[in-house]
Amino acid sequence: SMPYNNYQRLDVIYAYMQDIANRFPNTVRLVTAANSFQGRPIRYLRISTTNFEDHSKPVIFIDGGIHSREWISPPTVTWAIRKLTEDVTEPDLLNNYDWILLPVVNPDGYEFTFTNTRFWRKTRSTNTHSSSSICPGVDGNRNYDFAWNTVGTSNSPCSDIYAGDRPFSEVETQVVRDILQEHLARIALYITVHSYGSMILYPWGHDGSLSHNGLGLHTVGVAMANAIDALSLPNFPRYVVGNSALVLNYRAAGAAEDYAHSIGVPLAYTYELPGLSWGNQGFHLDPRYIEQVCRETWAGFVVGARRAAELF
Ligand code: 0X9
Ligand code: ZN
Repeated sequence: SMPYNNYQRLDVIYAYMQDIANRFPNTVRLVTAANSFQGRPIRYLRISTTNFEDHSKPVIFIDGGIHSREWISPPTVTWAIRKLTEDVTEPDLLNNYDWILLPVVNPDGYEFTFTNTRFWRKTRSTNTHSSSSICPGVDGNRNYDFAWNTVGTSNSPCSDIYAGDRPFSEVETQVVRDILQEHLARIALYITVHSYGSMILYPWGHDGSLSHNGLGLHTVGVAMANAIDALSLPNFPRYVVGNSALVLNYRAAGAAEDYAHSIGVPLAYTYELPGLSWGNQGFHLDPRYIEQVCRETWAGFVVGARRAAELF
């Protein structure tokens, strides 16, 4: 029970997560991983039908909202929470996997896009020994420790692709890193949800080369895209699947799915959800489409989880 007819502030998302944790105490655990730079909690749900000390099932980890202006991302993650608790139509997904669902990696940026600057992308951190006090924020998706700051990044705190002054300088990316590390042996599938472009992207995004698991990444990527397209609308673009540097036409180091794959997650993807527009307006998908995108994106998660378990 969270409205999908409009974009929601952080307090509504967190109230929903708390409500779900209260109503489903046997399967849901609410975790506050850390506080953001400005002191907001960074929260995720663990969903499991067995006790949380049981480590026998594969884990599916999905995060959203690292780029704060990409407003369509967090609702697709809360929709997944809904489909695993309030409205279970695929019980195998609940029974056969443990889930970690983190709707808003970057709560400071997310709130700033409502209160100040709609198209803010980065965190809101500052540090005293650089011009970052004039220009706050690090691009979370350039801050992971994979080929950090080598390509498609900036050393300038005023840039939207500022990599930060070191890998994992941001508490927000540290939270994702720590989840990946804690559950690494069991994470069968990691998806980080962005917008926009109707794409499913996989490693390696810093140089356009394919990983040892390139065939698996492509096969499961295509299966997920087909499932999404099957539920799509005529005015939505078909999904494109491929290596992120090749599909996007730019290389960028320090991104989340590359980091996850580099430490051993076999299937790691960036989803770029539909934008249906050009320029910054693509980050503001008409709210009439929120529920549609949530439904079709869930179909992608479903197929991804099932295929990941077969390969795991
Ligand atoms: O550039 C990004 O961070 C992502 N696109 S976005 O428009 N949402 O900012 C794409 C990241 C793709 N992955 C890698 N470059 N590894
Ligand atoms: Zn993004």
